[in-house]
Order: sequence, then C-alpha cells, then structure tokens
Amino acid sequence: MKKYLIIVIIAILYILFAFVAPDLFDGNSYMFIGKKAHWVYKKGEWSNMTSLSKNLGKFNIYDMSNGELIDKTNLYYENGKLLSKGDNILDKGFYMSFKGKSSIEFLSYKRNYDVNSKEILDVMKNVGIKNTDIPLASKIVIDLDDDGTDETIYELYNSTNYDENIKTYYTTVCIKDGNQYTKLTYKEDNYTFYNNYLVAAIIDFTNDGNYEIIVGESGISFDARDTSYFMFGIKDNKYVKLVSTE
Ligand SMILES: [Ca+2]
Ligand SMILES: [Ca+2]
Repeated sequence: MKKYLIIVIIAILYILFAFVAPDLFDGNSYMFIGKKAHWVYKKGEWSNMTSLSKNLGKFNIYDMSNGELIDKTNLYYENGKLLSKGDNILDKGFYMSFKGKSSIEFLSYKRNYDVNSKEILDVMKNVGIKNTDIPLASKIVIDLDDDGTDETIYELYNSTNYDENIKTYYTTVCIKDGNQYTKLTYKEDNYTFYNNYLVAAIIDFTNDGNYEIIVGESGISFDARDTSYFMFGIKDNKYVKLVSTE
C-alpha cells in the first residue's frame, strides 16, 4: 500500500514539474497579438518565440482598442492556432494576450484626422519621403515619455484606395518630438490595397513612464489578426524597434 502511495506522489510531482512548474516559474513575459505576434520578454529583451508549447497557461486578454481587460483564461496552442478554453475569445476581436511578471498599462489616445497639407508636407520632408502625392494622414498627440511635453505620432498613407493614377503607394508611422523626427515603419510599393501601418496600441509594459508603441499593418478597424506587428520602445531617448513579426 505504502509503495503505491509513493508512486502516486511521485507521479503527481512529475506532472506538476513537467507541465505546471515551467509555465509558472520561468519569470518571462509573453505577448500574443493576432496570428503572427508571439513575443517573449526574457532578460530585458523582446524576441519572437521559436516554438509554442501546447499548454501556455493563464493569460490576461485585453481589448487592444481601449486596453480593457476582457478575460483571464488559459491559452492553448494546437494545429498552428492559439486557442482559449471553450469559447475561443481570440477569434472574436482585436485582442492582446499577455502573461508575465509586470502588468501592462494602456495609454488611451485619440486619433485626429484633421492634419493640414502643410503639416503633412513638413513631416514628409523631415522623414525623407519624396513621393509627390499628398497622402491621407492622421495623428496622435500624446506625451510618450511622461516629461509634460506632447509628442506627435503621424500615420501617413496613400494606399487606402486603389487608384490607377497613383504609381507608388506608401505608408509610414513616424514620431515628431520637438524638432526630431523618427520613422518607425515605412513601406513603399507599386500596388497595395488596404495595407497601412497604423498605431495598434500605446502601452507601458515596463511601468517606467516611457511608452511602447505597437504598430500593426493593415490597420486596426478590420480583421487585424493576420497582419504584421511591430513594437517600438525608447532607448537612449529615441524610439527603436524592440521586436516585430517581420
Ligand atoms: Ca514627452
Ligand atoms: Ca516602458
């Protein structure tokens, strides 16, 4: 009888360490967005995960459009797909799944479409865009580093509608900080359709008052699950790419 009890205890310990322990005690943080962004934060650096285990553990699910915590649920990775238990919440919207030591603060922001052409031309000149078409533009005016002065994030794109007369399409997201302009993403092509870079979320993962910017391709208002994502953060007073799906 005693022998069986020991075997049972060993079996339970084995299950705990094999399946639960690595998941609970690895100390890393995990962020999943859409089908492609599977990111891990390990020893102070973000990187793409090379493989996903079947049982991923409990995640916070945030609505990326407003930072609302939608659910806390276990995630699984099966047949190349992220799944949540029962109802697959991830299929229903524009969500970020997060698990880790830190919590995420979402900065709420407003997108302003009222950008005059002089301002647009000024941005284009400063980030080195030589295209002669005045693109559509939106901007987000917000304090990204908690120093009391607002920065401006510009989203420029002439790729929203297919137009035979426009030969070169491009899309970019850039930041104006005082007189300094930083191009975060840029793509130029001869033919694109609904393929814009737009800010998907502004977050503070490290809780240091410096905000990380997540940019998605194909925008935020349609099915954003299958698109590319980029995360930028401040290093030496300048935004640099921390990780991306490309
Ligand atoms: Ca600032
Ligand atoms: Ca931060």
